[in-house]
Amino acid sequence: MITLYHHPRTRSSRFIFLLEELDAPYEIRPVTVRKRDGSGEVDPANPHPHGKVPAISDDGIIVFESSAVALYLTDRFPKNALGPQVGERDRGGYLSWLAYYSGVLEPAFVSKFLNVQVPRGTAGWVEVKEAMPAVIQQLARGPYFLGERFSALDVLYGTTFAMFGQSPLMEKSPLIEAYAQRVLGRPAFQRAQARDEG
Ligand SMILES: N[C@@H](CCC(=O)N[C@@H](CS)C(=O)NCC(=O)O)C(=O)O
Repeated sequence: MITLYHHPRTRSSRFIFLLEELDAPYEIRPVTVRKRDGSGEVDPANPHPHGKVPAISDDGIIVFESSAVALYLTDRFPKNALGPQVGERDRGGYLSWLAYYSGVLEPAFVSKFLNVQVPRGTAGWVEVKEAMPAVIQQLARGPYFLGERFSALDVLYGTTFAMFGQSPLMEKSPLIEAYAQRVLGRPAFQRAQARDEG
């Protein structure tokens, strides 16, 4: 049984979506988190080292950080083929774009949000205006990140674009908008929405 440490309408919400897609046995453990407005506290029950969400426990095996949780879950519950397994051709791309999500795309968005210039050639990430064309090039093979195959990458990227698509952080792109709608239109997303508030 997977325990998802979760706070509504945060980065852990999309893991309800992923767990629904995987058809995995899970329970939601609501936790408090620190908020930007100064409210909220780290919840001592949350095993993430900084009290962030998501984190999961798989009968006592703890996994935290979104890309690691996505990879762990798709390896652990391969039935619905949401992540290419070791030996499959798409595995390399899958790992690369999972790492890219946490190591490049999120820092790019956060840098832009904070109005911080990304230092040329020294930061581990790039500006949003350089990252998005790479993502769009990959998605042009569509309909999903790995072409015909829906995967956990789409849970991460699709929900992110659905959130930022309406903000000044991202230039409008019909391809990205259509992609985000495709991901949000999945029945598992609707089921996850219904469970988000606990
Ligand atoms: N790098 C983490 C980021 C997780 C994260 O920052 N989650 C936010 C909610 S969206 C959180 O828990 N914030 C509370 C805090 O920073 O203490 C991941 O990708 O899983």
